[in-house]
Amino acid sequence: MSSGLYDMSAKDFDKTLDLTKIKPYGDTMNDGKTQVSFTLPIPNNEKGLEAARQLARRMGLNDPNVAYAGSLDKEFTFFVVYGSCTHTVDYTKIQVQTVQDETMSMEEVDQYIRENIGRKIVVVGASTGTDAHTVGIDAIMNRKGFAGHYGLERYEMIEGYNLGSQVPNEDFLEKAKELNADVLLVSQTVTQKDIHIQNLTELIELAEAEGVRGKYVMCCGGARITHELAKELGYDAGFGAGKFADDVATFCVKEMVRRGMK
Ligand code: B12
Repeated sequence: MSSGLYDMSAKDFDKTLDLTKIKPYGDTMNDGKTQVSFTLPIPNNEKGLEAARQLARRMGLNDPNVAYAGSLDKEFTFFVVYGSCTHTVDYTKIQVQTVQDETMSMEEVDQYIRENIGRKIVVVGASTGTDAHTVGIDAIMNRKGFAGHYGLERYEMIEGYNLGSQVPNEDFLEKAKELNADVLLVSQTVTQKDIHIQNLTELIELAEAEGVRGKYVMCCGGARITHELAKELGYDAGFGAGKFADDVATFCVKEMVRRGMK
């Protein structure tokens, strides 16, 4: 039961909640209210609006309402459509692969390294391949950090090297060898045409071909990277939106100890 006015779980709030059949919530349980946006390669006119509504119905949205239609040019229109989602998901059957380690603070990680590894660890990070996005890897590595979480360069027991963006996989591995790295961090933001999958796979294959895969804890991250995908591609862990330096630092030092890396 809820213990106060602001401590109201959905379960207490509405008895019609069925976790085996969840659907979006607008202002009433199970109303399914959903907003989608998309661009169609057609002009912005009455026929275009009807095309957007028909498409929304086929997506499973009842009573679709075009809230916004904006011309991108003469032949392309951007739509925002509201409707009621007819689909449901069985929340009770969902299983996800996640990093299990409970996140330690920066000070706890440093102390853990002192006690369990006994030397500074070397972390090398980069945004690799053709990817020019640096903000993600900077958020994890830069001293000042991101959203109130200090980056790895600030940790007393971590020697961090941020190689920046568009680093070819061969150069990344070469630098890792030169710096005697323990941990490799790869950031991938662009996922168009699955370029991230190709690039991340290539790095693992190169590391395996050079016989150094087992020498490093290898993690990847980016807005569309999940732990599950990272594991599938041969990485030790993956970190997406809402993950910070302390999450990855915790995983890496614990993984080093699990593997007996000294
Ligand atoms: C800034 C930006 C740019 C800047 C980048 C500047 C820079 N120095 O980084 C510039 C203008 C250069 C740019 C260029 C392009 N961009 Co851009 N860009 C963005 C934008 C607006 C923000 C990205 C960002 O900085 N996020 C903030 C960081 C902090 O979030 P994050 O990366 O997710 O990182 C967090 C986690 O994911 C995680 N993380 C990330 N990396 C790692 C790594 C590890 C090891 C770990 C543990 C964790 C981790 O930790 C971080 C903190 O929580 C996004 C749109 C958006 N609003 O997201 C588009 C976006 C990423 N860009 C996009 C595109 C398409 C491009 C271009 C291809 C456009 C073009 N046609 O030229 C080019 C790419 C050029 C290239 N070769 O890569 C698309 C990508 C679509 C896709 N899924 O493929 C987006 C989503 C825009 C869009 N909606 O279309 N972009």
